[in-house]
Amino acid sequence: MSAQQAGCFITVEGIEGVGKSTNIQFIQDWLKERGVSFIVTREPGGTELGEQLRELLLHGGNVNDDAELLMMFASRAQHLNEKIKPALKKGQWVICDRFTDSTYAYQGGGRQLNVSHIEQLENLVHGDMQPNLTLLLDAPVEVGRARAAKRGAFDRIEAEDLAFFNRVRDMFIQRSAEHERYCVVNANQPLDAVQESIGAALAQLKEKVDAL
Ligand code: T5A
Repeated sequence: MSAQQAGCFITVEGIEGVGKSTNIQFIQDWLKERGVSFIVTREPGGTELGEQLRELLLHGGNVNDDAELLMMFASRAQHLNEKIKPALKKGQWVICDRFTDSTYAYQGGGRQLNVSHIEQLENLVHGDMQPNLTLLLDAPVEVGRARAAKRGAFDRIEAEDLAFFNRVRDMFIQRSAEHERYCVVNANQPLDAVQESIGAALAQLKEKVDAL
């Protein structure tokens, strides 16, 4: 936690359909029960500008890969300054459905863009500010795709093929091994087992924060 940050920043990551939205609901209930003040937000999106960019990214026409990368970070720059940092400063916890790890996974892994360009943009937009905890919900691509398909038509990114999503998953797994803030949760098991693991990770973080 940085000097000016009072709240905790939690990001939830993973491929499509692994249960991010479902488990963010669980996280909200968990925090409410313990009287923790929090906000829930998402990327791309979270602000008026970010939501407009999200619409273009997911439902717009042709988007060049570099333009896609820059739009993800444009949304993030607005989001961090307008919403995330002010909430953390007030002592609220911030639960964010996807963050920069998704850019490494989708634009770096999936689209195979140069990872050093992502690092440069990350440095420009959030310097060394990182989540306190990143919950990576992990399941085989086929499992996530089958769950997501039940929801209806795929958006522009969801329409990519299995090889793309396997590269995305591999990049998430690679990053989870490189960064201590990650907690990898097996999302290919019944929901109550998934939520038991998430609850344990939250309890550990809260214990750490309460001891400060
Ligand atoms: N993106 C995003 C980038 O390319 N770069 C970036 O930098 C960023 C930030 C955003 C898209 O943008 C891309 C990635 C994405 O393609 P999104 O809406 O945030 O899109 O993400 P999606 O992954 O598309 O969200 P989904 O709604 O598809 O997936 P969720 O939230 O992971 O899954 P959820 O909770 O809706 O669950 C899906 C279904 O599975 C069931 C649920 O009940 C639901 O029906 N389910 C389970 N069933 C059985 N067992 C379990 N354990 C289950 N958990 C959930």
